[in-house]
Amino acid sequence: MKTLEDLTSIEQMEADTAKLKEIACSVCAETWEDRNKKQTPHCKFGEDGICCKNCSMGPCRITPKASRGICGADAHAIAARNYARTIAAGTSAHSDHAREILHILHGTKAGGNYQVRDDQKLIRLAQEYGVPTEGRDIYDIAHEVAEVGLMEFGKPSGTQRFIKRATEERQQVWREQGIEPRAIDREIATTLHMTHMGNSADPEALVRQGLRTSLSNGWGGSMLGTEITDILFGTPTVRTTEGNLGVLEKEMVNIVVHGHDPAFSEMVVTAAEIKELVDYAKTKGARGINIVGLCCTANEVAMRHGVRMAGNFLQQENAILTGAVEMMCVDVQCIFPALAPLSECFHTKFVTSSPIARIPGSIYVEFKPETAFDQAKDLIKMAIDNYQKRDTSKVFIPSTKQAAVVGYPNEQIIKHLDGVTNSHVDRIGSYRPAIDAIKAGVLRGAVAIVGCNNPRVRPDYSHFEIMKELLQNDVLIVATGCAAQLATKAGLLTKDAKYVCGAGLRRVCELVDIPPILHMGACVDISRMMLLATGIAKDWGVKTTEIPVVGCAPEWMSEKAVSIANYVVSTGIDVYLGIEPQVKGSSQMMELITQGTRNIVGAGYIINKDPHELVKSILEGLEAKRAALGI
Ligand code: SF4
Ligand code: MSK
Repeated sequence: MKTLEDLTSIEQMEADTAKLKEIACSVCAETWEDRNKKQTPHCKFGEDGICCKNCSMGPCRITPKASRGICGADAHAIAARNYARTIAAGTSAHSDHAREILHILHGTKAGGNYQVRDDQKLIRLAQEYGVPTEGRDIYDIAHEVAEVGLMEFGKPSGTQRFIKRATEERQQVWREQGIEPRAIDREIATTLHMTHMGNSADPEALVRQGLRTSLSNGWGGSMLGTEITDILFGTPTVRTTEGNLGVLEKEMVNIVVHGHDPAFSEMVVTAAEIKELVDYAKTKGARGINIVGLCCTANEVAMRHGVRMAGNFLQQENAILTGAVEMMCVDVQCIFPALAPLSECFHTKFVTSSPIARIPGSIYVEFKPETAFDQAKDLIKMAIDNYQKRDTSKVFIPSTKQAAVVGYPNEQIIKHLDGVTNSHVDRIGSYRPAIDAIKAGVLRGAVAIVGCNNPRVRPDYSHFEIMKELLQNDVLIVATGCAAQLATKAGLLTKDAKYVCGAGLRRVCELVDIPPILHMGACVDISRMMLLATGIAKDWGVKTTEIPVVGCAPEWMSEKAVSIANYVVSTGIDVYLGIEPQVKGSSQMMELITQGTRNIVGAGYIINKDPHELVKSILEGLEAKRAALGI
């Protein structure tokens, strides 16, 4: 039985960080806390989004005495252009990740480094795409599906194929509002074009294009990333793991995989199981090889292999500061360049692997699909050889860790709900049992808690407070990304965590045999959440705007998060933010993102830095939706 006292508190996490910070001082290493201090106060123009450097007449900044840039762009135009560019960058990151994964699928072959692991999902996607499957070799189907998927990036006409998965109502809204997403690269290019010097100065037009671009991510790139990753490495299933720095092992070769693209980490995880390498590690005096994850790569490998998670975004330096990491291998996104100089203070080998994320001071090993497995083996050997260089006098591994149950993609959620249908055939394979619980009031609704952590607020505190309060108020949580990792570190991803919930949610957890927070994956997997909300709306027979389901990103920081927030809003789901988007210098933009989008897509942002106030608004929002549905 778990009570609030059994959870790992933020204070405990901070105490571990403080000890690691002492080690940083002792080796004269700088961490994000030091750099954050030097960057505070932040540039007000940047914070408010009213600095433009889109041409070399600038930079232009809006001040009380200069209400327009040299070209005449005002605060609203500048803030809107910056905001739209942020969405384009976020969309490009998620979508380019998906493109890489599609190329891997295109290169799959029987017996190759990369193979098809989920045949059924591939066949379903092939059928959705109209790719013939009857009597064909699975790899011929995979290659054709990859080609169709790759065309989603640059096809000259038409809209994203996956939008057909949305409710009829959403498809109609997107069509009527002129924001149906076309080719992914086209939406990104159009946004950059619109924001080029001398083009759009109308905030509403830019916000609309931002919504459209984000849809090419959520219902395009990200959804492709998730689908193809499942096909290649298997659709995640429920499994147990552990989380926080305590998963590093004093007597083992510790290798941290960090980033987002599982094509690299999958190879490292698989190679680490080879007996020859495990035996080699033993010859060097280690008990074995311990692979752990950081950020979203951690989520990917935890959901498919049970690999343990060392922590989330702002914990990446802490892992190296333990002095017990032989190697940190990174792929793309959310990687601090600071890891290179930091790793030099220890014996840690810092390895970059992608041309997309080149970092000075790292060992660059460009990962190639054809040689991936051999490269992974070589890296593991390099890490093993590094084990004896560990300076044991510098090692401090906090003992803090918690058990976790992870791996709840939509298929697993449905499977668990099927277990409580009591043979009601009409309910099998649907979200109806969950809808019934919401209608009965046992559950008040569901919240998707997603996103990063961020020094602008006390790291992880908002996540933790919001999660606890929602659970106590009988709100089921689904989580991805670094938010899901906070839940892991806290101990909220165990079935025992039902004891911190209200009576209604506790009963649901017992009946369905689930933890009160369902780990749905990495940040690219928020596309799974869009399908979840869509499935609930379809099974309920109402609009996505009507269901008591909302999104919440209390500590977001990345451009990807802005793209995500926009596609969630475009899907008709309100998004509660704990960090203000950088548009405060424009009253029109503040109005547009909180109210204006409601006239376009029926949803918008609610922003509050205070986590308790934010929870209050979320609960009010859920209750208002319930009342509107008459429940
Ligand atoms: Fe200044 Fe206009 Fe150039 Fe922006 S586009 S830098 S506001 S002149
Ligand atoms: S890793 S985007 S800090 S969730 Fe996806 Fe975490 Fe945010 Fe990166």
